[in-house]
Amino acid sequence: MRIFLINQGNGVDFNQNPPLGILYLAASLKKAGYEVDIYDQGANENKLNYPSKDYIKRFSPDVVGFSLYTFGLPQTLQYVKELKEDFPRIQVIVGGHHATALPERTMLDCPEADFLIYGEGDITIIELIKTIESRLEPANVRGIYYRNNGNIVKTEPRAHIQDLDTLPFPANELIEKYTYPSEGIGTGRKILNLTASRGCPFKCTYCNKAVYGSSFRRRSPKHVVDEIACMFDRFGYDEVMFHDELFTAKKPWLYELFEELRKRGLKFPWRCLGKVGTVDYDLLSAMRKNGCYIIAFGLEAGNAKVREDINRKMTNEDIKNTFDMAKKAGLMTYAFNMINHRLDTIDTIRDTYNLMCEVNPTFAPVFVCSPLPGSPIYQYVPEDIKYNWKRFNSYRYFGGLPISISSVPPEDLMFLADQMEAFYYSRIKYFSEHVLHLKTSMKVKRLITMVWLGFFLARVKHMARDRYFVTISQPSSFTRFLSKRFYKVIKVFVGLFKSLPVFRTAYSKLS
Ligand code: B12
Ligand code: SF4
Repeated sequence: MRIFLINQGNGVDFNQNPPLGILYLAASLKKAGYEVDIYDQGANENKLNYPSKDYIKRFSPDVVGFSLYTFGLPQTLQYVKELKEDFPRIQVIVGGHHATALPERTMLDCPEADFLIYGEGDITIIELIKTIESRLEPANVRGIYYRNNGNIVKTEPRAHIQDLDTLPFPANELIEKYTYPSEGIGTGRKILNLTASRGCPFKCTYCNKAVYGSSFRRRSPKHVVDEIACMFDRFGYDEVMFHDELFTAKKPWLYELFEELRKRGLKFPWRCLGKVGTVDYDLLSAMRKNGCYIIAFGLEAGNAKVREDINRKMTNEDIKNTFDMAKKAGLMTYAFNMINHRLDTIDTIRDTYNLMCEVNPTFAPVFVCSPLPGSPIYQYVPEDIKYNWKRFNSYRYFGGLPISISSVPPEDLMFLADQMEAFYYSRIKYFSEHVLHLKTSMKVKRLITMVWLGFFLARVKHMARDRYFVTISQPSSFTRFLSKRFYKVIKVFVGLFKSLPVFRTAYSKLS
């Protein structure tokens, strides 16, 4: 049997990283003897297109599986409809985070789906394919929804996979045809994306935990290093990005990982996500010594009441100390910041901005929180748009207005996120700490310098506008007058710069 797995993009922008979910499924299916191919709609090369009819005809799959996310869902639903019209013989399976968060609704939204797998799919998909192949009753397959005489039937849930070392390594050979933009920020040539664990025990209210709940399972350090060694060898990767939601959860595990890397003589640059409160200076120094060069932490909100409401139990002091320790250990830092929390007002958003500035991380993107299905804050989405997936296209750079669950109107949320970033990156403190004194590769340094320049121009643009300012006190009319003039001059220069061929080439190389 031939199985084709499609990863849905977010509908507006390229995915930064490979689709680990379907790569895991592909590996299990291949191990079970099936012929598999994947298509990542979000990969740069595919420009958000779905596979053409010819593409499908060439592989001629018996089953097509879709990994569904909330963003970009309407386009996928339309594609599945057309696919079933053109190839009625193909069995369609849907799964992933959106499908697991709202399974019944997804079966209604996608009447062409024959099956839905909820939760982890690695074992379920093998059992289901065997059932389809031998035309058996699917009622005995745990973890699925199927159709029976017009009814939607749910089977018993499947327990989480306890021993992750039993899973094959993701089928990375299937993404050799793609490149991913995350490589742009890296110091190496080719970045291996990897998860050393699944799940997270915390319960932040904006997080969709439908697939993993509060389970937390870790692979053995040996199994992880085996994957790294094998993938470096086969495909020439030379850097690793750990995607674990909580890479720093257990210190002894990390020290074991470092020991395993040392024993095998493996040294390479890597990055990961941590959580405030799970690291100390010794651990961060050991991470740095063992190749880590950037660590990300959620800052998320600068106001204690807002943070309590989103279930993030930490103080501003904890956040500052963690970032200070990481910097002292020689790491670059990345802070996830969000606005549009339920209790957010202009004042609490200003608290977030102020905390970002105090912490002064190397990277500090500001996202507009999206109340996704599967997360506790989904309950605050107004009834009339709860299932209107076209409205869930926000977050930050995406088209359309975000769904506001705070007292701040949607159009102001976008404006504020933009303004916070512009003002954050164009500060003198940012320039002196990160642009002038950063010891890093030329590639990253060039990127940071570009970011700084870009945001400096954005700052001037904001100052020239007649709108309120969340990030600083209202500028005087003289400052605003100067900014307006300066902005006009810059616009003329940028226009000239871009129109000259020699500068156009330089500009496209830099960006
Ligand atoms: C790493 C990560 C990323 C990476 C890589 C994503 C990727 N495509 O693999 C990056 C940074 C690129 C990313 C981007 C985005 N992400 Co993300 N991401 C994660 C994170 C932290 C881990 C995902 C992961 O790799 N897990 C490991 C793999 C093995 O597990 P998995 O993907 O869950 O797959 C298993 C099951 O879900 C199931 N399954 C998955 N697909 C399919 C398909 C079929 C047919 C079947 C049967 C089963 C099945 O089986 C898999 C194996 O067991 C999760 C958080 C979380 N709670 O999981 C968020 C999460 C998945 N991301 C989320 C979102 C919103 C996004 C973005 C839309 C954000 C954005 N603004 O762009 C994009 C969309 C990416 C895309 N379309 O691929 C949401 C999804 C919520 C939703 N309802 O859609 C999550 C849950 C976080 C959250 N906010 O709550 N993400
Ligand atoms: S946001 Fe991160 S820390 Fe919070 S529950 Fe989700 S994965 Fe865990």
